[in-house]
Amino acid sequence: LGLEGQLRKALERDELCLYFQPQYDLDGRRMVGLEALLRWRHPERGLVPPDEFIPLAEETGLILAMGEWVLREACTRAQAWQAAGLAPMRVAVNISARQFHQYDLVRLVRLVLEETGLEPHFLELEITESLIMQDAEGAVHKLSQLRDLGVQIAIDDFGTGYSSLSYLKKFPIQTLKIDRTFVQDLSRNPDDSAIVDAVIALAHSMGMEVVAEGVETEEQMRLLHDKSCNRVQGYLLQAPVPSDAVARILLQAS
Ligand code: G
Ligand code: G
Ligand code: MN
Ligand code: NA
Repeated sequence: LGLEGQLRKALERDELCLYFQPQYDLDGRRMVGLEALLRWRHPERGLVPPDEFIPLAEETGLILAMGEWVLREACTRAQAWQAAGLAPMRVAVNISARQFHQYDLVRLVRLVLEETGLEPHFLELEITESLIMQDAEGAVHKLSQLRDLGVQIAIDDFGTGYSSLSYLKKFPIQTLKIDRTFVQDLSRNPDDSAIVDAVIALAHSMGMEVVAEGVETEEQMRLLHDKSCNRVQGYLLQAPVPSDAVARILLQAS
């Protein structure tokens, strides 16, 4: 079986799983959310990261079924943690281009929220700016419908694609995620520092929050705090963990 065939089987063989990476608020370092990150437990190759199969899933359309599984699984887990009495956390789910454009995402999100009982404001959808710009007018419409459901929208990898600032104004978006390539050299590279300043100023002036991802050092934490970034995510705080480890982390957080 080639990779495509194996990927097709992965869903029915229950080989997909979600890891979760906590997000913290920069003021109190309180845990405020979790990003769901897809992994494939391949019987021979071990844990396969998404970069190695999502492009193929996207090409073949398998991403639709996989994305539906991810959304349902993430919401189910988030609701179960709350039901167990753990501190309620927002859960962020990555949405791919094909899932966003070629599919009734709004209907799926509504259905999954109903099925799982998760309150909409605990779900954040991460979409990339390049995805939005493929069909900006259509995206405005779809994002508005999602907003009306009460879910949160974040732009992932912000700054790495092309976005039109005039569209940014039209989109009902609550959060910008600064790509980790800008965070990496924050303390050494004045250009990166200027970009981060600009993104934060832009976001705050439009009433949006900013999440910095890929935070690996205390120095980066300090700089981001000084720049009034809202939330952070990165190996310094917590690497992505399997879902059964989340409850333990949540217990410590409550
Ligand atoms: O978890 P990791 O850092 O290896 O993720 C690599 C990339 O895969 C990231 O860009 C992330 O957004 C993407 N990714 C992770 N999980 C999912 C998912 O469930 N759906 C989609 N579409 N992308 C994901
Ligand atoms: O594009 P997206 O933001 O969805 O990607 C998230 C990916 O970033 C995950 O695959 C996760 O494993 C990875 N990641 C999370 N924290 C760090 C970090 O501190 N450093 C680096 N290099 N990668 C990180
Ligand atoms: Mn993401
Ligand atoms: Na990102």
